[in-house]
Amino acid sequence: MIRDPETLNALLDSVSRFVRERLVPAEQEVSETDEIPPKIVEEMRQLGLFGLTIPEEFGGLGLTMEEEVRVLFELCKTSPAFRSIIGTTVGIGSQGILMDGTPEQKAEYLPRLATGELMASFALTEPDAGSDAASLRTTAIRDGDYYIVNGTKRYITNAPHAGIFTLMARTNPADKGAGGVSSFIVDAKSPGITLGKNDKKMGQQGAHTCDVIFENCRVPAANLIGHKEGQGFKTAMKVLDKGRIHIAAVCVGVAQRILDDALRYAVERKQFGKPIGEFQLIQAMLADSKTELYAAQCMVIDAARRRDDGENVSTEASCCKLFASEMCGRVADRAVQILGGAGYLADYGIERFYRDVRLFRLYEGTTQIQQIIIGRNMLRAARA
Ligand code: COS
Repeated sequence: MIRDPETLNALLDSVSRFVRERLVPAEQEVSETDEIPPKIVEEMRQLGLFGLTIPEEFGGLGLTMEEEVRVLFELCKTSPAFRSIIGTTVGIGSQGILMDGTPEQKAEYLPRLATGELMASFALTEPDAGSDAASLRTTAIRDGDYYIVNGTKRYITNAPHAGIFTLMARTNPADKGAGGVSSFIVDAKSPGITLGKNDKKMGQQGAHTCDVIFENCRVPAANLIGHKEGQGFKTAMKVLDKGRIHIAAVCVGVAQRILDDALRYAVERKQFGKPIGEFQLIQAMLADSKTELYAAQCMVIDAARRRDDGENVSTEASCCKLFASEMCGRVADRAVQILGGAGYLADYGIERFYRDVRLFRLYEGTTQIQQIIIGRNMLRAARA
């Protein structure tokens, strides 16, 4: 759903210009320093990028899902670390509050998230609970007006920058499954929270993840999302349904950038007396990439529109995440092949993208988890 094409096009133009003029020239520096320059983060705040999905009444842009994915197609034609710094605040870190929070919780947190004054992180994964998210062991035990939280969360994106965590913890230890899990808004500065060292990753330098350790951390009962125990797993799953369309859109944007770079190289690089792009075996790789990229883009737009129409898009979100992330991996692999030796060298940038995009097939649910969700939903629908 696009509410006002003129306003959206103006936003897309300014994001596209920002990517070309500010982000692309900073890619190498971010990769070498593992840091997004604070000035760029501030410019992202000024552009409203932290508030893309927060409703206008709370100071954000209130984009529909279709508008959001179109912004992501543009924003992600650069190193994915730049998207990552806003990603948890516009996505998985804030959406639980938006979907299931009380009016007071929304009023307290969403305005500061929308400006980027406060960043949000999503704390679900643990050392022993990744794909099997419902088996999480972090506990939150009620004690008067507080919950006492104990446990460790792992691979938490933007934890070093977070002002709040959307935390999933077990409020009912007797229930070992999804029903015992609740979600909380936790102030990252609360006593009892320590952060692990920044993880050393294969790619996406500039995007930071680490462990978050809770030791007798007291969280006000007022911060239980929706003031309802036992709903936290469902909140997390709803957040991830939306997050998976978001990530699929990221994959489309990054793949477009990689393909643009590969095409430019194919036009410029000469072998056997002519540009390598004139050889049909190179064209085949370009054509396969173009075709799959187009398919992923169509899927993402369709799923976004269905979500905007109020449909349950759990299956479609997983289809998009699965296809777009695998597509992006293949596009990056072919780009290395087209660039040949240059594709393997850091100076040309494709090697960096090749490592960066590997994460897409893992986070917010691996490819295998998407297959499981799609298969289960199909069987459930067939039985109904
Ligand atoms: N929307 C709303 N509710 C949902 C839901 C969704 N998309 N998916 C599940 N639920 C509900 C179910 O309806 C069920 O509710 P009832 O008990 O009232 O029937 C409850 O949540 C438990 O669901 P289910 O039994 O399907 O839970 P499972 O433990 O079998 O879930 C999967 C398995 C694989 C779906 C889940 O663990 C998952 O998505 N894992 C991947 C987690 C992930 O992406 N991690 C990445 C890190 S976070 S960045």
